[in-house]
Amino acid sequence: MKCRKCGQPAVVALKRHNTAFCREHYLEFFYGQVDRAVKAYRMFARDDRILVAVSGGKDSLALWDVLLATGYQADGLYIDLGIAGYSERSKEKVVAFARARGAGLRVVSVREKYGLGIRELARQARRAACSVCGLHKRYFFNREAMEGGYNVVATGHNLDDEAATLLGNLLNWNTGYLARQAPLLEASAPNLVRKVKPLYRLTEKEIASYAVLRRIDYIVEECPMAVGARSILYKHLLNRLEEVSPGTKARFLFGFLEKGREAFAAGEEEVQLKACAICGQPTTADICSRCRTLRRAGVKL
Ligand code: Q46
Ligand code: ZN
Ligand code: ZN
Repeated sequence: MKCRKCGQPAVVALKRHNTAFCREHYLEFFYGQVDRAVKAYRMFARDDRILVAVSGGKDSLALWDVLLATGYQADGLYIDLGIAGYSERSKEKVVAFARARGAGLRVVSVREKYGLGIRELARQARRAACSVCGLHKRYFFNREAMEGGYNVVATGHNLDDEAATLLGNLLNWNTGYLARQAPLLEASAPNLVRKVKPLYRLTEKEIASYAVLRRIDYIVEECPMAVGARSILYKHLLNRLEEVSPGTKARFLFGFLEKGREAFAAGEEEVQLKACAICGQPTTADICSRCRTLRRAGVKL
């Protein structure tokens, strides 16, 4: 197979675009897709300070790499969840990545803050680990961005993640989530920061190819808590459809963003947010669900 642009031997084939590229032109394609996402949603500009939430996996490290390589001001935020073995290994990758590029990195340790890792916190609060994890990540994204003076938090969510979330939300008719599912979430209250997903146009496979071509050393193993997650099944089903009809995932997600989301957003009532009495972050209740979960787990606040 030959590169569509220059005719040299291709290193990456893209079925959904019915094309193939050499290394140089694949990187050009990749940067072009990120640029298109950033411009379409006005995610950030050159003078913005971006905080990239990094897990050590390929998506978030590839995102950080793209932003640095294309001249943005981007620091990393690593949240150490205190998951024995996995957290140490993923943190090592992130620290090595930042050191090699001389990039700024903020690290928050859940265990240092609460005396418990996310798994034990969830067990003591009698809640699912991933939902407790989600609450804390959101809290730390906002808090660290505010404290560090960043304008925006960027996450490595890709096309597969977003399509799987969309499928899950549709299967359960989560109209509230459907109204808010977008590559950009504006800061809708004080103490909140804008959140963006610049990789939403790129598939997991495409990002893996980028990571290999850029020699990014990432952690291949998944978080052990992800085992059995519904989203993995949804991704698998969407990949089956993609095999039969390349481009299905992109049509599904982009079609929703262009034609479907607004209908859900229009039906949503505006919620009144107030500051949590304990941590000050915006919530609909007097005390936010993160603080309530910590209390249930017996953590002193
Ligand atoms: S990190 Fe956290 Fe994920 Fe691990 S505990 Fe669940 S939510 S699976 S993206
Ligand atoms: Zn080429
Ligand atoms: Zn709170």
